Amino acid sequence: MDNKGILSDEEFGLATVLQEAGQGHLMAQWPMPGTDDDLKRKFLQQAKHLHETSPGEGGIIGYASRARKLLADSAEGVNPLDGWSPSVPEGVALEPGSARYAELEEKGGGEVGACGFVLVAGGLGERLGYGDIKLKLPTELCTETSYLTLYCAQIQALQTRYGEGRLLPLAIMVSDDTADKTSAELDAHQHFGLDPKQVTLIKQEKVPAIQDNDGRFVLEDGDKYQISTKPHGHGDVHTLMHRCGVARRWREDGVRWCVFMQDTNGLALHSLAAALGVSVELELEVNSMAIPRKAKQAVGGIARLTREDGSAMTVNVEYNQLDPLLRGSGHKDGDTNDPETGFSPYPGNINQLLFAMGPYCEVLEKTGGALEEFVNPKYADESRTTFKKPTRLECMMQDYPKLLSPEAKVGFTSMAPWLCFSPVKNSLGDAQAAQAKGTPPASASSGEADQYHLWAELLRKLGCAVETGAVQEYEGIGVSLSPRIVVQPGIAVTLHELKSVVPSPADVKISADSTLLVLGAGTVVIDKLDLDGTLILQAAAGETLHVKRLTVRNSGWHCQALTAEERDSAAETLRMRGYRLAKGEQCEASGAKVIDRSDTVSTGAL
Ligand code: GDU
Repeated sequence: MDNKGILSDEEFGLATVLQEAGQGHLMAQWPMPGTDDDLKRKFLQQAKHLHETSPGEGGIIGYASRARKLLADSAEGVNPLDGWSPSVPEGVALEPGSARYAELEEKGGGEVGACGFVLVAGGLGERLGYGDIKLKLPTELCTETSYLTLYCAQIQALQTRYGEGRLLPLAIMVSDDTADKTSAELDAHQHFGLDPKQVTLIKQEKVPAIQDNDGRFVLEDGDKYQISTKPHGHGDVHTLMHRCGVARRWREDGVRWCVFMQDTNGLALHSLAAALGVSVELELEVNSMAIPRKAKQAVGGIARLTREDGSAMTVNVEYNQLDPLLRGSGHKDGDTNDPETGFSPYPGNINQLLFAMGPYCEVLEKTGGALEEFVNPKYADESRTTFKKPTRLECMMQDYPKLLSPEAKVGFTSMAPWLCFSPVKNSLGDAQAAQAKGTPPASASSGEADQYHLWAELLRKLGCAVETGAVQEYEGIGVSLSPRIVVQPGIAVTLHELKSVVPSPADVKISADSTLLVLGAGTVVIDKLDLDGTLILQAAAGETLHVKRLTVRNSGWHCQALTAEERDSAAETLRMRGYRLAKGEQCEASGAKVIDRSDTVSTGAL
């Protein structure tokens, strides 16, 4: 190499590693020594970083060689699941409100205090097209609580109720795209009430982008000394939990369950206790929370896969692989709904995973946590030789069961989506398209509607009379945004906890157009309520606000479609919804007090 004379031994070694990885083309056009020497060194430093942080074995040499193999298979149309036959695995379906649900929630409640939470939040959310990190999105407009605030408040509330003095740890996986903004947000809000030492950020590194079937890396547009990189997928979380020593530390600190969750699912933790009850009862090493899945919905299907040689595993089959797998194994219609149930027979993976900590640590020690990778190039034409844009290897956290022995106990807990799953993933256009094909829109508006719906439905399950609001269209997406009910985590997270807020549910009546906010971290008890309007009840930690009798009538709050002008000027979080919340009349009560009113109240503080 002409430039050898200007490189240190280490730098020359790195250039050799690149050659060995089949990446000599990146340096082929380098000018003679004396020109751009510092830039060449910077390039080699990046290569060093990529080599050292590359997931899996062999650094970038291993990465490039795995890429060539996977790209060759992909070009030939080899289905990675060829030879496997899917069937519907056994699992437990939960019905909130049933005696069985209460039993499991009680059983799992004892384990909530031994959970550690892992939030994967390294994704940019390209489908959503939001300008900031998704964790900062408001879950709903009544309180404008962000996803990060909500998760931290839920963890804190669960810790207070079940932790017996322990801090429940939270690890957040971030990437270069999200790291700075996530830590700035935590700092700006004093970790949302969590102790900074219970929160760990683990950062996933990107991997080289690949331009062709020879696994050749790509240079950044306009910078011939910078290798273009892309995210490697949420599966990196297991390597990081191992490499950063988080899993080991948690286990030593007495954590018995590791709870994985995604960046924008505000419903993630309400059914945690019940699902943990299933893990305990069935002694599950891996328990995937699942929902009845609509065919073609962008969630993977959990399947029992078996092969003729007798091998078998229960694992997620990602949504883009389920249809070809089914067609290739004799189900000629592919990914379709069962006409009897209206759902795909395969439970939908919501990537809310509960792992038993002991076995998880053992598997990480043995395997390092590196998961099987896949490649998903978008080919320019039928010849499958050129790509529309560079690709990369990826991995998914729910593929973890592939690391386990066939005897490992892997199962799922299925429940209605209103209780556990409503992510915000799609831009308005994509959400309209999703809804048009009969799958949930996963938009900012449906995420908000489902936050309210959860509490309305839980109150109904307990026996309260909560009317159902009409579906309205905003930007072509049909959602029901009323009644708007928010109960903050400090008041209740689980169905069992909500029970003590409404001890006489038959005496609680909420009209379709109402807004009820139950805020704070104290005790709120509502014996008898007739609400048609907006009511805000707030009790701080240590306070008890007791509503013995209350009838409220006011014009309340309303969602209003954005006008054409507002659409141009409104905040991005409103534009992505298509409406704003007009806060009109309201009635409020806060602090330690008893409210017993025989008259009808309208507005103001009680
Ligand atoms: N993520 C990372 N790093 C990455 C990519 C993603 O941390 O490199 C995080 C995201 O921030 C997010 C989570 O991983 O919190 C999931 O990412 P996506 O929302 O892009 O995931 P998909 O919608 O493609 O699919 C995943 C699962 C599906 C199904 C679905 C449900 O792969 O099977 O469970 O989530 O939301």
